[in-house]
Amino acid sequence: MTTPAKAGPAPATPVTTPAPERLPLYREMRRVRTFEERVGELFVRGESAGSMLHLSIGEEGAAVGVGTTMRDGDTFTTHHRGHGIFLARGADPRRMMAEIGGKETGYCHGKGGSMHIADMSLGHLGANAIVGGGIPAVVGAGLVARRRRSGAVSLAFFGDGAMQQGILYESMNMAALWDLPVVFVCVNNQWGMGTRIDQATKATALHERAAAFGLRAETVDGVDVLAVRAAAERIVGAAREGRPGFLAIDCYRFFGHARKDKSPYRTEEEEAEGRRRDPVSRARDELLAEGVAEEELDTLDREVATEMDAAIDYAIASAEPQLDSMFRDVFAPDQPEPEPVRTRIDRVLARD
Ligand SMILES: Cc1ncc(C[n+]2csc(CCOP(=O)(O)OP(=O)(O)O)c2C)c(N)n1
Repeated sequence: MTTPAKAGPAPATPVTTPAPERLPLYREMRRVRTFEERVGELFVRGESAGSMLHLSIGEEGAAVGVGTTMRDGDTFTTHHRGHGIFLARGADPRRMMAEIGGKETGYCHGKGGSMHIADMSLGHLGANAIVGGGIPAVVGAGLVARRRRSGAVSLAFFGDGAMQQGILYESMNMAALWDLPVVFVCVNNQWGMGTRIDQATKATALHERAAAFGLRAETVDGVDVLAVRAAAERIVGAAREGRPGFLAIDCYRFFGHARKDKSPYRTEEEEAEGRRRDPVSRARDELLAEGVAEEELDTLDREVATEMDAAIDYAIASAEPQLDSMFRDVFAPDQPEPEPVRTRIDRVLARD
């Protein structure tokens, strides 16, 4: 039996949460923002392992509002713009930065890079560069959680571009049909590379599509981290009890699709307007309005900056992976050792 769909935008959260609860969310968003700024710096300094770096600046409300609802045992996958989500889930910024730098000390010993970070200890089943590619894995993880009665939830994070991918609909259908503890989280930053959401679909009320499959579905304003957090608690909480859900989070991608994209397809006015929808500044303004001292926030910001400076230094100082580690962690332990690349090349060339 599927649960009836709960559709429609959530009511706006009034600004009543006391500062002690709001402050950790602000801190977490500041960590994501500063981490991403340092990732940009890593690239400019020629220390990133690749040029395809997708920054989530502007999306901190989504990453932190949902990422902080996960518990030990929960699992998740992300799209290519997933640094902030993993950080909010508890990732070590030094190991993340090292992975982005392709270093041995990174989460995947430099083999994953920015777009393919994974870490089983925190339930990260993998970021994925294929649009929609990470989504079906959470259906499998949800099935495992249900069969083990572990109480765990599995979440798929993806962009609005994935709303046009068939795999999402197969996955939502199966999750709903089998009452799996699964949540689909669409970080709707309005753009899929150079295509605006309304140039890609007529059906821009994204939650309605999920509701049609029998999922509990909501859309929430990603500028308001408390509203995101409240919606995530509702949706994730229901999923834990076997009522799968969907959450669309409206936000704006502040910069280009990847580091080299200057987004010529957007007007300056649009970008200026979009960047005013800043979840970090909004949380800061709300804290100030509640009476938190500006110096306290400045100190917090400086602490975060120091933490992220240490992360970039750690990444740059870390060693490159050794060549003989090329196949380590690539094949399952019970698989036979693969033929060394050099031997294989020599063997193939010797055929001619
Ligand atoms: C199946 C597939 N098609 C096309 C691409 C090329 N591509 C990479 S990112 C991207 C846009 C994704 O947009 P969205 O899902 O909204 O995520 P965002 O980049 O906005 O975070 C596209 C089309 C791809 N990686 N995979």
